Amino acid sequence: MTVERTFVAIKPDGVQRGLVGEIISRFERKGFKLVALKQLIPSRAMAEKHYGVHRDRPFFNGLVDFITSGPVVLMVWEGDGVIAGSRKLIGATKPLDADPGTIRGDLAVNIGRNVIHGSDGLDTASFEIGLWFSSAELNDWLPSDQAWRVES
Ligand code: IDP
Ligand code: MG
Repeated sequence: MTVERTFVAIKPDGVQRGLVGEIISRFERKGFKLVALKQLIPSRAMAEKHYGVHRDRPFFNGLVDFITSGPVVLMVWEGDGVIAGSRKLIGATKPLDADPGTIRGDLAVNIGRNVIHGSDGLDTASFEIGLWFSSAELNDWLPSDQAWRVES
């Protein structure tokens, strides 16, 4: 396993429904390390860049309307296998197909209101971290209990 970083965003529905603490807690308890965090209301231009791969899909405009509709909480998490590991914590895109125990499986019912975004690979993680954060906003730090999470 190599240490990776991934981009995770709590979407406007997650913020409006008061799920920020619940979601962050799941990543912390898993043992991943938070290296960046901020809240903002995305501009249309940023939302369109972020979801650029979906530009030609029928749901694109509705998705951009939704993502720009209120505050989102943006994070970068670091750890061994954190990209795939986060997608497991998050669960399937369609919340009704997401396993119980996952964030979408436990906290959402609708694909258009599925609470959270997570990068799906190394390239998208790198693109999305660079899109939403400057390098000065990414913190290198060592948790004091690191030796109790990771074998040296
Ligand atoms: P992901 O968020 O699990 O990576 P993607 O297929 O990358 O899923 O789609 C990005 C987002 O677009 C989804 O999280 C969801 O919010 C939205 N989306 C995807 N498919 C649909 C759809 O069929 N209707 C409405 N929204 C959709
Ligand atoms: Mg995706």
